[in-house]
Amino acid sequence: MKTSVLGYPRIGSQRELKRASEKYWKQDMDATELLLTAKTIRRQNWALQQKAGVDFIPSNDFSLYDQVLDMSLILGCVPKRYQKVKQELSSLDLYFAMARGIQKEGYDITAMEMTKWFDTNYHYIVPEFEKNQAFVLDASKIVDEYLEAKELGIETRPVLIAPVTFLLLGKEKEDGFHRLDLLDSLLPVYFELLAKLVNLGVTHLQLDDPCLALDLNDAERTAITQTYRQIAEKFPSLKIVLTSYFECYGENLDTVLSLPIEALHLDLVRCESQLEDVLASKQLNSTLKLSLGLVDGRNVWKNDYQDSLNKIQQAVSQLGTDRVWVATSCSLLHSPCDLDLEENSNQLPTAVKNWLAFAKQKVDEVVALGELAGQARSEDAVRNLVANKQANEERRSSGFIHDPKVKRRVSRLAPSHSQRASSFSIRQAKQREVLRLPLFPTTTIGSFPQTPEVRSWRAKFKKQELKQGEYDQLIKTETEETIRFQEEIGLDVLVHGEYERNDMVEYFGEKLEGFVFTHFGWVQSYGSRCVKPPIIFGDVYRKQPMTVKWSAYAQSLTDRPVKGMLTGPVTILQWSFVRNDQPRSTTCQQIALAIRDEVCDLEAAGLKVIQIDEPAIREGLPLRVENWKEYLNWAVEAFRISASGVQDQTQIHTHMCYSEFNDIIENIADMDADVITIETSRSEMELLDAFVEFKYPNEIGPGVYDIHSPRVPSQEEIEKLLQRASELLPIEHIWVNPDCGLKTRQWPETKEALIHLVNAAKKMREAVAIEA
Ligand code: THG
Ligand code: ZN
Repeated sequence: MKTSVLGYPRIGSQRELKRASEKYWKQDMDATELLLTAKTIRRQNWALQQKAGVDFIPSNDFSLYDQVLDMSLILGCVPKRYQKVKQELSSLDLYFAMARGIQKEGYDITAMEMTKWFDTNYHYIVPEFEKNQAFVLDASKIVDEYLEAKELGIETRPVLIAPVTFLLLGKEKEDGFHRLDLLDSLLPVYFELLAKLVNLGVTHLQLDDPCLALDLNDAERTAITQTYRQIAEKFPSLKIVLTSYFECYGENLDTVLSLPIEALHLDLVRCESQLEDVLASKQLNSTLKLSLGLVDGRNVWKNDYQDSLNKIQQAVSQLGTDRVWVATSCSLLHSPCDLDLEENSNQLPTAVKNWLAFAKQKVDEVVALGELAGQARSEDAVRNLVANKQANEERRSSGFIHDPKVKRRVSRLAPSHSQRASSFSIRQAKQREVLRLPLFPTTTIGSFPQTPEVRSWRAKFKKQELKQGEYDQLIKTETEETIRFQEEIGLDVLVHGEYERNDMVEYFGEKLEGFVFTHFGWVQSYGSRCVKPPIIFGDVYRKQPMTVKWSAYAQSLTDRPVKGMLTGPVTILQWSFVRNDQPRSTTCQQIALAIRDEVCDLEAAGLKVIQIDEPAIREGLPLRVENWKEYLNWAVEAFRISASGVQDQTQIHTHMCYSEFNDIIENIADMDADVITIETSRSEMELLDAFVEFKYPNEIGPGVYDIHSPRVPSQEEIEKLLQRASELLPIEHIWVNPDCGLKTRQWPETKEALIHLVNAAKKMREAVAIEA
């Protein structure tokens, strides 16, 4: 049985690409060496898959930054603002300039926008289109990579983002057209590319069309049909494998089944029922092959071979062996690289490790399933099957996973647990009395710059080169300095700076029961930035306070209110690898109760303001609107459970970023946080519209400082933004704060910007005083 992998991680198992590209950007490495690093990673990835015995190995799945940006450049889709630098930069530097912006020698060009890749924590670079967008082919990347593999004796299946998905992922940069109108001028460039590939000897082409996981309208479906028909007409010998993932084809199923393609890929992890639907469909023709996405590309659990074999058998019995392939559910881009790198430790006991599979292991799983599904099973394969069965059985019955106390607590949740004692207006009055804040109160989102020094302390502490006492002392000093700085410049609600934390989810994962974590389990988030998601393997609870020590210490240093800083249950869930043996909503309730305990302990320790961040609440939204309501119900409920254990006087903040909120504003209001801080500065308060239109009832801090850029906003700029906010919102509801945490910034620019921010707030207060 044929096997295939839809894409492989490209950061390198030791994050070689991250290290190399960051050096290149700092001019500590030249282009030749960077490209050599990239080539080595590609070669390793291909060799690994070839050695494992994969039949369809992908090429062009590699990227120096992002596969959608690659596609923009392959299609010559370069925004106007780069045309001038285009002449002067190498193609490599133009590529990075588009991804990261460029600010040097007379140039100050903003980066292209970045947004979430469907419902994952990966971010892609949004293609930009003009009304009369022209497309020009530059096939070099895909051609070179195909030939590079061929020279190594590996025949690959190139991957391309399909035309309609490419257009739908992008954004119109001017009025007067819809991006789908560009299809007619885009397709000829794809045809030119396909002709090149066919000439080189490409037989199979993977067209990634994940827009099919979304709700599409008739025009969009027609565009897809026309695209594949034209491709088939022009390239009758080219075997097209259409892939979509992360959701069922749903309403789009009839469309895809009617396409003239070689194979259709099904993500059977996200949509198990799809196999039956396809097999039962009258539209299914007599030649279409099915690529069964059985090995989860987005989670870390070992495949259940028996379960997968049953599905394969179901397909084979109707279609025959030749028409069924085994595959990963999606690209392995979203998986950590290699479980073998993890040594046995308290953080990842062998027992739990034995339940896991990362990208390299998933490749083996795909091949093993292919062999097990075939006629001749080797002894090895049978042994493999037995071991797999044992591991899965051990996991199901493990005493580690199930904790009756946790389950009992969840089962006893009552409506009162997700309800503050009083309504917002009563709480607001009591909080004002306690906090005595001025109009336009100023605060920050939580983190302060994580200097290389602070990171090095944590690294040394982990390697036991620093003792607990020494490490604590360093963090203490840093925290105290930060408190003093905030007092000096006159911020109203202070934070401790989060020097003790690595990542806002990893940190809590390390403290909570029911989680394990890895040392090398990095996954690309965007460009060179990676995250190391913790793994939720069992029932979650909090053994002991997680943040009280540092927050209470910070509060002890000052008379001003210090804000306790927590990550919310939905975000912890969303940015972790989640157990697949119970509904996500149940796991989320467990996390919510753990966070609730922490919130109550912070209150008891004297913290009067507590922030529960939920930046990931929007990205957790299901891809199909019909599933939104169910998700929003339990997600909002989880936040409320975490926030509702405190007295009226205690002020609960939440923070959101990385998304637009228009379509879920009602649900955000339902969360009933006393204050919400949101990212708005880049759009010059545009993102605030939803809150204004909806008449958002509670207090709001629209971000007035874009922390994603080293640029320092002037006091006047901030005043202007606040002026605009004042015209839109009741002024007694407005907070003044940056867009997001400051951990990726440097100290000098942070200091300057925050001084401007505080002074702008003071100016606003004066203006109000004069008017009154
Ligand atoms: N944490 C997690 N997921 C996230 C974010 C986060 N997803 C969305 C958004 N924030 C993504 N942004 C970032 C920003 C910075 C980094 C990663 C994702 C980052 N990572 C370090 C790196 O790659 O150098 C990792 C090293 C470290 O942890 O010290 O800086 O904040 N979970
Ligand atoms: Zn943020």
